[in-house]
Amino acid sequence: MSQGYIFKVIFIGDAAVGKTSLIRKFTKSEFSKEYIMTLGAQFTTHEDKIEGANCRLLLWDIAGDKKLSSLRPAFYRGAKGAIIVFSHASGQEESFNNVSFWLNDIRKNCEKIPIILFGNKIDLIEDDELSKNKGKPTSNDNIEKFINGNNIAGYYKTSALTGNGVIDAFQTLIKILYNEYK
Ligand code: G3D
Ligand code: MG
Repeated sequence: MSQGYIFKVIFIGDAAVGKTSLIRKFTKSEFSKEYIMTLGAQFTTHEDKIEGANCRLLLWDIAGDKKLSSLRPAFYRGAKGAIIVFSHASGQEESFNNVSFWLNDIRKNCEKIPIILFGNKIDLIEDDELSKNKGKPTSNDNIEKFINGNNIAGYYKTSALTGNGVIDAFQTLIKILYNEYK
């Protein structure tokens, strides 16, 4: 007998880091998109099969910079997984500093749920910069320490522009959720 699962997954991070673009790239906008006006949020549905089971992801994307919004609890409610996005683009360094803010916010508003970190816009920097330049806050070494120290389930470098890393990153979360709930 085949079983189905529905997982609400929330996307958070600073404005303009590429959250909406990543969802678009991954789903190719093939499924329904609903805009929830009162929340300033939209969700896109994506279906995947894993070990013969249907997994439906409801990918929740918040519009704009909702840092101060009192509506956030409703956005977080019922989430089974979270993706925090920051940008590797120069000029958006602040988006990595704010990952801690988003992390705290998830932990305050959600039960214990798996969290994956996406370092997006990887197409805009040289990979060398992240492997050799160990002093850089977003270097591979520093992020590895950060995710281990904060119990983050995974880190992926992505580009919504080229598609690099995008499928792997989403698949990891789908597998974690499936294994947790199957
Ligand atoms: P948000 O949903 O987090 O606010 P968006 O971010 O998805 O709206 O993306 C913000 C801008 O960054 C967009 O540019 C988008 O095209 C660009 N962008 C998103 N992901 C990437 C990426 O991986 N690489 C590059 N080079 N650009 C990316 P505009 O110009 O439309 O504002
Ligand atoms: Mg957006």
